[in-house]
Amino acid sequence: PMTHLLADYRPYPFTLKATALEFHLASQSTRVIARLSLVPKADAGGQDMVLDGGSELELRALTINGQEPDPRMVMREGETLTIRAAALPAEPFVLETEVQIDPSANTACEGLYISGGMFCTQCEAEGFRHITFYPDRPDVMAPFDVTIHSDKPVLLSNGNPVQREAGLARWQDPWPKPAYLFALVAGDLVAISDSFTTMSGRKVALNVWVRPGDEDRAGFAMESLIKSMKWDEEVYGREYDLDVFNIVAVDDFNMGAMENKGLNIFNSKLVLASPETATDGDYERIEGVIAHEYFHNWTGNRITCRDWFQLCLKEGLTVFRDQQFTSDMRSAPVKRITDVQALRARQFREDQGPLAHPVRPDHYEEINNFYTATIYEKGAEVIGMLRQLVGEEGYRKALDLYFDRHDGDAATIEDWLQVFEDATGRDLTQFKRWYTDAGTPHVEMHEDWNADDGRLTLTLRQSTPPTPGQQDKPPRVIPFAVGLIGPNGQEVAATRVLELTEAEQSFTFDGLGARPVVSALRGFSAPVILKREIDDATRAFLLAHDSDPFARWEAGRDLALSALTALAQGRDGGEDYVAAIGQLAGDDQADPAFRALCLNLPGEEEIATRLTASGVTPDPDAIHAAREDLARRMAEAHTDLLAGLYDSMVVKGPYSPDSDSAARRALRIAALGLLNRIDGGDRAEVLFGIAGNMTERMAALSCLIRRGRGQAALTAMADQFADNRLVMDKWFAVQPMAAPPAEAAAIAARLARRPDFDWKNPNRFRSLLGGLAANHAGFHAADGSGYDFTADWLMKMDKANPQISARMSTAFETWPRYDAGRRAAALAALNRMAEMEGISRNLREMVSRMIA
Ligand code: DPP
Ligand code: ZN
Repeated sequence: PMTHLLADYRPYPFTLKATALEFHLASQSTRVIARLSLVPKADAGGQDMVLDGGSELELRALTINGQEPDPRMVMREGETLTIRAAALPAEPFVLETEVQIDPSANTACEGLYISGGMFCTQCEAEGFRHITFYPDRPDVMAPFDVTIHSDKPVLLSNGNPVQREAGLARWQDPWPKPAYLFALVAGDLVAISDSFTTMSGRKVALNVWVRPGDEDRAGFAMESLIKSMKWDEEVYGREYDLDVFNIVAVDDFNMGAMENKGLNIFNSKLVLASPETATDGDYERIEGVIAHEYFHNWTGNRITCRDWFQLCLKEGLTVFRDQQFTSDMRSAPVKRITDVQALRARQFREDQGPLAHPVRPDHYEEINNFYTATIYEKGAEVIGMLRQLVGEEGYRKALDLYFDRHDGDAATIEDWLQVFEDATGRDLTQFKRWYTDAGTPHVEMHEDWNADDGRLTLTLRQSTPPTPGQQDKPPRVIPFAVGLIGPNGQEVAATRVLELTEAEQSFTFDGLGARPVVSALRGFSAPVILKREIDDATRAFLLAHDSDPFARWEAGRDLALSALTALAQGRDGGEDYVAAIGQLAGDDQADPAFRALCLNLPGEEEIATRLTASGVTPDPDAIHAAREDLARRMAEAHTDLLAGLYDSMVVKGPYSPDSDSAARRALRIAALGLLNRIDGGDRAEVLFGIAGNMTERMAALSCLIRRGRGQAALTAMADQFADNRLVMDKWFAVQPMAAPPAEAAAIAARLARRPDFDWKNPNRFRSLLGGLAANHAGFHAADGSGYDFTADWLMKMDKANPQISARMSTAFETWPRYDAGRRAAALAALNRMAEMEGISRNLREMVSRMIA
């Protein structure tokens, strides 16, 4: 296996001045002519030119300044084409190649492929090399001039349209870009169109392209785009820079979406939405991802990454920006809480296991395996910490300098930190460890109360457990936000950000009349695991009184986890939680979305992670039973209150996805989920029949499946939506997810035999396999059935689409934490994959890291 090292970075020895591409599209034999205007770099004289290009490219012609070179000067080896220095002019020259490719045979959804009869592309990270020979690396940038020959009615590429006639379209993108931002679409598409006038008064044409018939589900995406463009002007001063912005929805797509310059390509699930087909969660995700991809125009496209080790430079920052956007559009506390939930569920989990890696990794085999929660979500947290440390104003100054200094560059994390140092004068040497060191720090907090002096001393200790290849971790800078609450529930010290820089450090609070309760890690000021001595009564106190919404929610979460981990180990627990939650649920002053978040018990995966962090081997069946037990007790203790919420939180009138309405539905559904434990599923059955929106319908369906009475509803839904892929994806996912654990793998296996289990469609595959993986006790069934089913399908998928098999293999990443029997079964499944003949580089890297 070939390992790429950050330390090996060398600039490309040629400057690429311009790229001209000519496509003659045909499903089995597309011809691509590439004209690259190149200049040898003065300080790199005499080097061979190495171009990337997949082994499947059929090279039909190659000329340099119009002349064919001596064939002995051109060599193909693996995924490269080398032209000997002796055949290259010392002056600027034009290299022209013609290749033939077969999009119809491309099942990997990488490069140029066909989805639903439409030609489309996906080039990040290294897909462009499957289209033509090219220096396929992000630090080689050029303006593109693209001509498409095709009889498809709609022909799109990056930049501005400059020519259109029968069977031909030409696009020019004046902004130099790396190949990973190239895109092309050709198909039978229709647009919903609008326009946006930028802050300097330029009018930009906006189009969302979908398949005929889907127009009425594209409006929300368009609204989201317009909001995003406006927000980026107002908050970051960033203006759009082309005459047109196109979004295209594609059914077969490996990622969520892709920020190609001026031509974003989206997984259709992140564009199409109507009340009958999309949930509130879908709407919120669409708004967030549209924003994310749009924001990449500055953080990613105008300023890109020098190499793929710097992926977090654009992804961490763009996630941070889309999180800010969503906070501004919706409820900021709710957004923060759900982001932290996701971070813990995905990134802490990653950090705890064999796939842990730094936010900026220093080696990889396959870069596609590094589009991870660590790069994205932890990458965003790191920026949030930076912002706290330098303050809002410092952050804005640093960002202005970043855009100013690096516009047009392929930059690094060093460049990024330098900008902050220069703009604010702060030394970030120690802070940089957040980028280079993997693992989630643990922070222990110890309180020392001196009643005579009215002084509280907080002692904080940090340590980070070893991760693969990194044994010792020096202390980091940890912004630790703290407030103090007096015995009567009033805040006695407002939020103060302590900067923990040593392994152990003490901070004092003076002038206190009585011992306060510490509200710690407010706003989740750093992505760490907090350990403190605290009892359930104090947690309940914080849940009742904390003025910081995150810390308040966290107190409830802790209370729930304390109960659930006790129950899962056969001890008693939950009294305080059940009592406290009743108060909160009945608090009509509190935001319904917040109350819903508090009523939703932590998932089984999160309970397992908490147990592991405290040195206990998690038992998936015991965890499942504990969670069911606590939910039932909540329902029994608060039946009237929950039934009241269920009835009163109905949203009247036509469906609207706005956050207030969504919040009421969320609370209603949270109440339903608990009541479902004691009403046998009666409410869910009624709701499924009458709900006018997908949010409530899916919630009801999931409740019915949990009560073993989902059959009629499932049949009704399949009949109604047989032709709607996105709804059927939900239908495939909910069954293994909500199934009793012992039946989950068998149910998944039965669904996999259906003719509409179109497994090569990434969404459909993810629905079924991801649905099973989300059933913690089902995936980790003691008989190994979940592991075997998953491994079988990953092996099958690996032959068609290695990015998907590798990505979905992370279902196994927690295997080392379970009991010996489960470990043996999981390891057997992993070994079976490792030994598969013809395993892809993608899956091989993942499996070998997990086995190591
Ligand atoms: N399209 C993916 C994203 O936006 C990768 N850049 O995160
Ligand atoms: Zn991104």
